[in-house]
Amino acid sequence: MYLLLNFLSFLFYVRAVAISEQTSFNSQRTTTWDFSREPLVNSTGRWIFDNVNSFLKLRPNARFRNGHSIVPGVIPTGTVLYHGRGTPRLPTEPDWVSVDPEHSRLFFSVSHGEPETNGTKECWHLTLAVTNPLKVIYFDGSGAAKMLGGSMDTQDILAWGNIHPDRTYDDWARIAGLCDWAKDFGVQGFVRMEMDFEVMLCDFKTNLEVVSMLRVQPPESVWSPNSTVSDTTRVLEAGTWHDQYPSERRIKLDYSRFISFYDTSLFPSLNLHRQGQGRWAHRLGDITAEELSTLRETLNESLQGEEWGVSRSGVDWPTLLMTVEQRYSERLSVLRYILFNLATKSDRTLEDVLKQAQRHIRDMINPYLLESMHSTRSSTPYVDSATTTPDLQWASPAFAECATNHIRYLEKPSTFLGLSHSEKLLLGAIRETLTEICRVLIGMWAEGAERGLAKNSVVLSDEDELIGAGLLTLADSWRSRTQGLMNWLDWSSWAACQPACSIEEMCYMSTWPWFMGLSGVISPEEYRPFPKCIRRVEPFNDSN
Ligand SMILES: *C1O[C@H](CO)[C@@H](O)[C@H](O)[C@H]1NC(C)=O
Ligand SMILES: *[C@@H]1O[C@H](CO)[C@@H](O)[C@H](O)[C@H]1NC(C)=O
Ligand SMILES: *[C@@H]1O[C@H](CO)[C@@H](O)[C@H](O)[C@H]1NC(C)=O
Ligand SMILES: *[C@@H]1O[C@H](CO)[C@@H](O)[C@H](O)[C@H]1NC(C)=O
Repeated sequence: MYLLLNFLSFLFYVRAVAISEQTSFNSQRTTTWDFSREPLVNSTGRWIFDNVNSFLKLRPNARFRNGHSIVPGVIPTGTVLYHGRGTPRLPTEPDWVSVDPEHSRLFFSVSHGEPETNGTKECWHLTLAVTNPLKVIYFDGSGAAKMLGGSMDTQDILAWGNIHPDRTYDDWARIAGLCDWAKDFGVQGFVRMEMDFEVMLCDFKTNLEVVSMLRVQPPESVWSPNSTVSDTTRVLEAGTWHDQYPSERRIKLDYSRFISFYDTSLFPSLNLHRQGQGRWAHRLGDITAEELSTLRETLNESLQGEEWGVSRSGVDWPTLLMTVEQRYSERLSVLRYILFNLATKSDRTLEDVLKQAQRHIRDMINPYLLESMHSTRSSTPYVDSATTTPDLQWASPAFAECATNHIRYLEKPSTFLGLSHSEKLLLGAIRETLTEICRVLIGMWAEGAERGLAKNSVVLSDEDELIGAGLLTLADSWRSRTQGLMNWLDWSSWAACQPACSIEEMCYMSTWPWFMGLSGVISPEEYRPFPKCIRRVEPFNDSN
């Protein structure tokens, strides 16, 4: 009897656990499609979305210098890497290689701890080929920008257990600390970025072969872009090749193994410290001892197994992120242009502009507009005063479809349970991002339909001043919602050169070390760097 009771209570326990897991899974997925529900102020999904969508792209990582991810990856067989030095020797200690020779050329003068030669400057350029996939760890952001403000936080946490602004220039100790940690995991290098991507290589002898070691002609003076010196211009130019999708392709990241400091389940205290701060201010110095051991354990776990470089589930995450971003990025800019710029043209009435915006929004969300959905007010055009909030629930099927169409298959229990922790985090970030985009867009579209803007007929009659005032209020509301959504997303794809650069120029996001001296102090206008066109054809006389 006792045994039987025990068995029954065990069964009950099993069932209870199963039910609670099921409920928590379902409650995560069942959203009430409520147009008035704004995202939580403390949610981090949009940052994870843009952060992961920016991996290995130069411009976004020059913009948000403070990386928040640690990502395992591989450099495939056959990849060619470069190293510049003053002596004809293969490094015996950890040292740097670049992905573009324009970058390694800047390092001929670095003595790499070797005795100075007899005064003659020799420039030796090494080309190395990868003979077996190199396991690497990628730090996002501008991890090689040796400046105060947070760009080196993730590395310092891994190498030294905390951030170390006092050791900003202590890069030889930093690479030694990282390579020391790497030994236990078979990690051979660390990828980070300054004006281009580089690899901190722990060991030059394993999985690499020397292609050539050449004494080459010296560069002109470096570190000072001016009208005669091209070397710095050329490394910035090489960097711009990796500005956007498909990003720096020589490093293959494993999106099923990445760790994000925006993951509130792993790093809750960091999120408390971030409240009210913009992304430029996000730091890791407040990480607790407990979170630090979580980081080490999670990394240890995620670095197990051999097949780095492809996500374990087979899902192509960077392409999914790109797909979502491309659907909305340019069209949101155009919507903002219609609402702000076209509305100021004298030959356009506000009603025309709002109707055009209505059609533009409709075209963005067309795949989700069901035949069965009807505005409750479609037969009574535009009688509301702008102060009444229309009931838009009739449009919620479109909201739901728009927000989940890209991810519903991945959220099915049979697929979802096969995802890694990192992939679930990313999926949640995509859901949060899409939910807000669709809430705002479908909300505006449905409101426009309620107010008669979807109709071709004239809705505004001369005598109806109340309606005219309503249109003004509506236009203000749409402007602030469109701008608000774009601010909330803050996609780096919008940090582009506009108007586009001429053929003699390239679009350059101000980057360390050019925007500040070696003092480490950054000017207020460079705190949030912005892109600008600089010359790539002589004379290179723009100041960077
Ligand atoms: C020193 O100078 C001589 C020629 O002056 C040169 O052949 C030699 O390679 C230089 N470097 C070293 C390390 O001796
Ligand atoms: C955000 O704030 C809400 C309400 O204050 C809280 O319940 C929730 O746990 C917080 N979420 C995170 C990720 O910090
Ligand atoms: C360019 O910079 C170099 C190195 O700082 C300097 O020697 C040279 O005079 C500069 N040239 C011009 C035209 O300013
Ligand atoms: C990683 O985890 C394994 C298994 O728990 C453990 O044996 C090993 O010591 C850990 N390695 C490090 C470097 O913490």
